[in-house]
Amino acid sequence: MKLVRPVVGLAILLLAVTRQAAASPIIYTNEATFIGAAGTLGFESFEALAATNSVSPAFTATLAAFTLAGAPQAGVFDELDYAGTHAIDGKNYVEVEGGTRQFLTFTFFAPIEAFGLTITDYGDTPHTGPLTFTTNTGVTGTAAIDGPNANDQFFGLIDTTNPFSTLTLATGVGPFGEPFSVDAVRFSASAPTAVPEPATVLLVGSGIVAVMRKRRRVRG
Ligand SMILES: [Ca+2]
Ligand SMILES: [Ca+2]
Repeated sequence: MKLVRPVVGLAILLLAVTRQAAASPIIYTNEATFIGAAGTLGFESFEALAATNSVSPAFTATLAAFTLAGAPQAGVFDELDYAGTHAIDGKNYVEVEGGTRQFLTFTFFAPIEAFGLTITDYGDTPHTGPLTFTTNTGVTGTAAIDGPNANDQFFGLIDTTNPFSTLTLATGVGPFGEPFSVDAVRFSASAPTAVPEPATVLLVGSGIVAVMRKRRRVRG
């Protein structure tokens, strides 16, 4: 009987952990709220890249925590205002344009739980649809909506249940595309392995039930 109460307490605790994890993923549009919820974050502002103020059809950049690929054309700019796009932190930012639809893919070297950045100048050119995001874990949604020239929109995603390693931004379709830029990228590492995954919780829970049944049989 002495062991039953701690075991039940542990089961309730594990249930609470599972419930909390089930709340993911969460999308943020306020940077301060995102930072408050995400905990310790890394930061990338593209300041170490050489700014060319021109776009390339095969743009890729390797940063400290991720690689970045823009299509159909992208480049690093440091102009104060390039037709509405501009830096959020420091001087440099990444501009994406060209074709009728634009893509920007972040590939992290290790899975992350939190990702955030500021998107600039989205939705001021005729096109169809919001800027969407898709992760390699299958999470998808809206990253930015149409806004006036030079507008800034924060997009953040926290998914503690399924850490992700790639995230792609994709514009809607337009006759001339919709150039936009990004800067001030924030990201977290994945959770410590000590936090149980839902599958592990289930296994541990089954073990507890088995122990309790065995104890009942012994008592009976
Ligand atoms: Ca910057
Ligand atoms: Ca634009």
